[in-house]
Amino acid sequence: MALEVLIFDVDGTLANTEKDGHLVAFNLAFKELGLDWEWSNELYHELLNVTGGQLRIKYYLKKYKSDFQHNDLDNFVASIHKLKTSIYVRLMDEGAVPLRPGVERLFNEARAAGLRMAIATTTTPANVDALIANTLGKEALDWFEVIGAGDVVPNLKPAGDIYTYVLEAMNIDADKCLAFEDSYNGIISATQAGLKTLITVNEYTDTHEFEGACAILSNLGEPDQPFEMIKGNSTESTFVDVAYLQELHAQHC
Ligand code: XBP
Ligand code: MG
Repeated sequence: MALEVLIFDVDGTLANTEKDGHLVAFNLAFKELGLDWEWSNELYHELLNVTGGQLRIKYYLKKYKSDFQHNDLDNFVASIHKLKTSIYVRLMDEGAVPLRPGVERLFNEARAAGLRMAIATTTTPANVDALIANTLGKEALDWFEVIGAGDVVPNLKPAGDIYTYVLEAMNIDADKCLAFEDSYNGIISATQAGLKTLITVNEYTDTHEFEGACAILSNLGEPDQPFEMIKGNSTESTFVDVAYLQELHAQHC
């Protein structure tokens, strides 16, 4: 079965948006609202196990602010999250977070090779648009046939819903696709939808379990900046290009 479609996660995979984008935006939103909550990098590492910003705030309150009470918690959390999203978009507009090594190059090579591309992420749609538009230009949003983001599906990752949504929207079978992920929740989600997955780790996820990954790499690499292979079949490739993706996709993983 030939490889036809690449489906990309966003946070942690395309860019290190968690530390330099989301975490900063959460803390700025708390401060602006006069809340004495401040998430450290260490705490955020733990909170990242909960996908979805609103669920993450609720988990934090339950575990670390058990005295906190509000008569309309859902709306309160939604309003914090709305502010957090607007701050995140502003940070992206200011160029706070670059793409990870190899991402822009691979997008260009995949497009030139006629591969179809899509996005499957838990984050809010406005955040995806802001990252892509500010790193690659507004027109790059059209490179992705489907942008599956946020609560367009009922269950966030690790459920497979967002990947299944993208597959259905593209009218493609899972076995013609490859997913790009960075986290345990991400690979579980992609696997649930029947996809093979390539992992690039980051500082929050390098200790995660990635059972069934086709390969686990430090990043996608560049011709002058080889990736480090953490797990996978030996290869001639030193950076991820279309030929390497085809090689991976042909494997039993
Ligand atoms: C991303 C998420 C999101 C972001 C924050 O996970 O879980 O919640 O951390 O974005 P994945 P929002 O990379 O697996 O898609 O605050 O917009 O939810
Ligand atoms: Mg991710």
